[in-house]
Amino acid sequence: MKIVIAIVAALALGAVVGAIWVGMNTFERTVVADPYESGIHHDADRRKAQALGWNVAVDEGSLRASPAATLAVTLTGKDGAPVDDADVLFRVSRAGTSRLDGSAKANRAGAGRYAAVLPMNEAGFWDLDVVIRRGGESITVGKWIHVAGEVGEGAHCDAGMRPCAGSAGPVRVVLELSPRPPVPLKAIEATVRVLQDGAPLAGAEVAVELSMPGMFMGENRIAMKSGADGRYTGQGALLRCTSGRRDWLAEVVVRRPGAPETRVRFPFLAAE
Ligand SMILES: [Cu+2]
Repeated sequence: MKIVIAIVAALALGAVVGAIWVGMNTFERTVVADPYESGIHHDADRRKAQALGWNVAVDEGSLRASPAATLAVTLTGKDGAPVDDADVLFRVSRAGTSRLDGSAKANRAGAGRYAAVLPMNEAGFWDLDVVIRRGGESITVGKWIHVAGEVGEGAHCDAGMRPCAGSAGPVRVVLELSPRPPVPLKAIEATVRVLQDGAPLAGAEVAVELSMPGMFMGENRIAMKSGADGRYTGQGALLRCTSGRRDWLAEVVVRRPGAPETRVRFPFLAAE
């Protein structure tokens, strides 16, 4: 009974952590970079961005830790229309170290999109400054972004060790489990990104079903909550296998209106 209470408490905590995490993605970080470097004050910049109606959206969905990561933002103006003729520079860094500092001028990719290739070798949260110059105006917008780890593909990707991607028809799914590897009887956080024909699919009914191949371990289904950009999150837990097995299967089930149910399977190993 004690264990069950602990799991329930852990799951409740997980939900809170999940909510905070989702909230972070839209959080406007207060930029504390040296104001002399750019000669501008960032609080003032935020007000200026508001007055100009400029909005910067980071394309986090396609951002992966890599020596050559592609970082892209979309810049829109007052009426939500894309702003195509700005000069944009990215500065990236991680808290507590200058080792990973980087910067690059972004290329105009059209439709308000600006992209650059930068070394961003570590998965996790990064600080991003987007320096925008346009028509005599210059502002720096601070963002707090999440960089996903390297994604593995196919049947040999262990979803207990890293994010794994798989496809079924037009639907592509990326599954991340946390902690890595998942520990039996402890809360597991599952994050699923769903794409359809390459575009984020929002508003689908998504679940993660946990099972052990060839051995009934009880119904174990994580109902996923829909977030932004085709991202779905949920919390669950694994039972401990009495036979000592650690090989599990996470099956991502996607239901879309007017389409057959889609299933993508991800094998993984749990911790001892
Ligand atoms: Cu078992």
